[in-house]
Amino acid sequence: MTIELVPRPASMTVNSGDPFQLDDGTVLVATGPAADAAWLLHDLLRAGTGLRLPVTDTAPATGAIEFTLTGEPPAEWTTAREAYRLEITATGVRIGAAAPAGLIQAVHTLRQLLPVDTLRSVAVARAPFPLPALVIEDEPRFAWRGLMLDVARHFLPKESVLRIIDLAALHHLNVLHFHLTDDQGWRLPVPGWPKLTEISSWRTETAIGHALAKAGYDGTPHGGYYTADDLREIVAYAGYRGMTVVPEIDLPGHVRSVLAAYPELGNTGERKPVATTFGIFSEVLAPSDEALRFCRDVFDTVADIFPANFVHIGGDECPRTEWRDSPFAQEKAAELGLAGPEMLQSWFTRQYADHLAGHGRSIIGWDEILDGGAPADAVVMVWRDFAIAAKAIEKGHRVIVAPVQAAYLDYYPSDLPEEPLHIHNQITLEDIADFEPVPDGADESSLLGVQSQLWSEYLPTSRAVEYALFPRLAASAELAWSTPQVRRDHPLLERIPGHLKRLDALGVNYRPLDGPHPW
Ligand code: TNX
Repeated sequence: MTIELVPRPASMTVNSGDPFQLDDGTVLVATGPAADAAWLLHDLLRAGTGLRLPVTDTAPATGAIEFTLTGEPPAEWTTAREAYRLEITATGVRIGAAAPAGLIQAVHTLRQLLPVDTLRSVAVARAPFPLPALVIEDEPRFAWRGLMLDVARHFLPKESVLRIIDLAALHHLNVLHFHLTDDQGWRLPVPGWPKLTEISSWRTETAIGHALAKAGYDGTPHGGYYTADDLREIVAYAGYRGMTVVPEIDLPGHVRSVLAAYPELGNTGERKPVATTFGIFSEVLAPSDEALRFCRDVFDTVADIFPANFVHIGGDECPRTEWRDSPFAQEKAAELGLAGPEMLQSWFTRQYADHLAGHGRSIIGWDEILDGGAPADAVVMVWRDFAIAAKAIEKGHRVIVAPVQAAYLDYYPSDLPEEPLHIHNQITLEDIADFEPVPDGADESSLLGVQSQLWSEYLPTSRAVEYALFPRLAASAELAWSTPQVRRDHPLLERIPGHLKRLDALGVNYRPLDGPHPW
């Protein structure tokens, strides 16, 4: 029997013994904090197997799937926290981990070990379902294995976000980086700033590029936002599956949607509509008390809704033109003792970091936050150039690599002309499968992790989003989880056809291996 897990575990020994037969006599055994993982397995198996496996605290002699916590839980954002051991024999299944997070990762492995039909939305196959006799000892290569979803360029309904979380978790990803704000839309209600949901969340066109307009997505208003309770639900749904939601509020650039509602926060006072095109806009926040009050209110709301210890403050693509041209910004820079208005971005970054520190949170920013210096504990998300990663590490920052070379799933998956609309360049499944995320000469331990990006300028529907994500996300997940040695010994591309059967059962609109299907 070939076992085609994606990502491939650190170590797997398949035994010749009989498989474990999962059926209506199977019992999930767990106590205390281990019980959440047992209930997760109960919930995830219920639809596709038709079984309602009981969760109890006493193990029968045979037929148990036992969840055990062993030893002291390792610190947050360590790989040991998600390590687990899974042993399957004909008489029972034993899962051990130091932390509940490890037990959850074992659950996702079990989902992949079961027959593919158990992933369907209703039971089409009947128990018993065999689980192969084996021992897996597993631990991720990186503590942060992220997927960035851009719900600002095109709003994704809550149900679609939950589905993507479910699919990402199945691949052992553990962070949803939620890009909630941008020039083209704002998706978060903030008390005291009602026009963010009345005005900033909407634009007059669905299309935000000529190509998309040509494809017929033009002239229809587009928008939406999540309520605070929607966001809490997304956080809880992700957390149950082992994923942390890290919100991004992109400041002080990428704020056209904010300024459409509150032009007084900008440098010119001019009111322009929420952007209906994309690119880098010159409009940025003014270094004013009122703009700072806005930022603080936004981050207070974010800290209230999202329990993650990190908040992403954006910081990318922030032109200095308006600050250079504005007498107010020039004076402010002088008053603050800055070398010039160029330095205002790093001043903003420090203001956010200090404010969020009051909430016990650390900041993450796109690599531009290094210009002018970033607070020492800021995590730098490197996207533009791998050399920047080395520079950030040298300055003592922890780094997440999210490089345009291999981690932009909004790029074309091939150069074939029938490929549906994507943006800019091309990143194939093979490119990702071959990618080594640790920059040359960098110490692996300074990398918090790796992350894939799904910018959505050209992705107006959930189907388009799934096509861009899969199967490339499986390759991204593998480079985040599996060691270079394991990846060399077990080439991913050999496991992908088997893995696509899982995506078929899950109804994922993935890009087929044999070519585009843009229909
Ligand atoms: C660059 S990556 C951006 C985004 C775009 C993306 C398109 C980054 C921090 N900024 O605003 O959506 O390119 O690929």
